[in-house]
Amino acid sequence: MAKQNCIFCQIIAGELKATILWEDDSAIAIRDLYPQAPTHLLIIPKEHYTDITECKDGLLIGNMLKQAASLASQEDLSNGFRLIINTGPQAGQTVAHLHIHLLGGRNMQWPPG
Ligand code: DGP
Repeated sequence: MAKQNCIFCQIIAGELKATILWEDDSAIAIRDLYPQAPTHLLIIPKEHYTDITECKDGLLIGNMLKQAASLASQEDLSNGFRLIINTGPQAGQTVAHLHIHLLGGRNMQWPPG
């Protein structure tokens, strides 16, 4: 169920504008509004889960990860890319709706900050 005042629920409902790159019955992929790399996409489940700990649907998570890999190929990220799921305040999660970041198009540091 959509959660009030959740920006990702509003994007999924079509109430807030976003560049949608892919969509199926259970998830959506959009461009991040504040990109941290030349390619920065977000893969977001349509169902509202606050974070990965709340989502028990392994099939959904698996499909989102597979779709992230397809999108990386679509975006020509053959030199590599990174998938990130920030979870909770200490990890820097700012939008409380589960999402996978897909980042690519530049060299990345390890360990991440
Ligand atoms: P996180 O910090 O892991 O919760 O990631 C949230 C991301 O969402 C962050 O990279 C910026 C992005 N974001 C925030 N508001 C919007 C918005 O209104 N539209 C889009 N496309 N992205 C947004």
